[in-house]
Amino acid sequence: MTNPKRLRRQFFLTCTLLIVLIAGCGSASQYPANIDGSESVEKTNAEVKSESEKETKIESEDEMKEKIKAETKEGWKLTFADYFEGEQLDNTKWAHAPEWVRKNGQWSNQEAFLDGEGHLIIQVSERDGKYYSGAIRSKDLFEQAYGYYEIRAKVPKEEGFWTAFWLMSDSVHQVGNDGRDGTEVDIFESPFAKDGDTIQHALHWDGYEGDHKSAGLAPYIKGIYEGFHTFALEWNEEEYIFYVDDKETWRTSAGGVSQVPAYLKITAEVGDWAGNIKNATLPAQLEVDYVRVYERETK
Ligand SMILES: [Ca+2]
Ligand SMILES: [Ca+2]
Repeated sequence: MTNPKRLRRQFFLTCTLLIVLIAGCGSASQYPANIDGSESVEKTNAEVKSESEKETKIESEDEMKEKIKAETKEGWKLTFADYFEGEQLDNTKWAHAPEWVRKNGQWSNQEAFLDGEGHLIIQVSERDGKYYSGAIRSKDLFEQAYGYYEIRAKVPKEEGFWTAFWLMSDSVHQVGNDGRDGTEVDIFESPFAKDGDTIQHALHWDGYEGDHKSAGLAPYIKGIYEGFHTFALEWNEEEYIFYVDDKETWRTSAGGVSQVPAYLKITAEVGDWAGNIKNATLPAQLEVDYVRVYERETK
């Protein structure tokens, strides 16, 4: 005889077992990863993470290789490089120029900054009817005589101000001995942006007063105000050789060639020489991708 109580208990147990099994199956089919899967998901995440780390590493290695490749210049040794990465200007390489009144404007620290995307920004702004522009220099931080100096930058095509990458030393002010005791070398400046696709190379020596002497050349380069371009100078004992996008644009020994170390300057200045600032769309920006300096390898 079958005990009805036992039967009910068996029925109850069977149902419970079935429910558990069904629930278990449901659970297993709904979340197959919960048993092996959760491990596998974690593993996948870890793999994804590690792959992405690998990719990032490979990318940065490639970038680094590119940089090193670019930095490797046959016959030359890199002595200075700034790619303007990060958020803050590297104060081991640059300082803001003093906030001097300059012609029709004033240098202002807040107009020279990094954009966080790998560029130095040298800006020109109008505030309360006054004009402010950015200026940085490597005075007392990096100075060199002779070598190869290169900047990659996007130059604004506006009126009433000019941007420049130049070399300077205090002895530029010394009258006599021509430029041999110090010459301002303007690797590029952009006072003629309003007139078309010309930029200027220039030298200044024997101060800026009555004895001031200068030499310059303003090459026409189609599209120079569109996109990024390189501007470079080779300064050796015999002459200065200027380049735009690796093509020689000017070769001169005017002033007798400076023999003294100079520091780097990247600036914007407001002045009538470049036209009427009121016609400019402000703020305007010079975007600098990098600056590199080399010295000749000794044989
Ligand atoms: Ca002199
Ligand atoms: Ca850069």
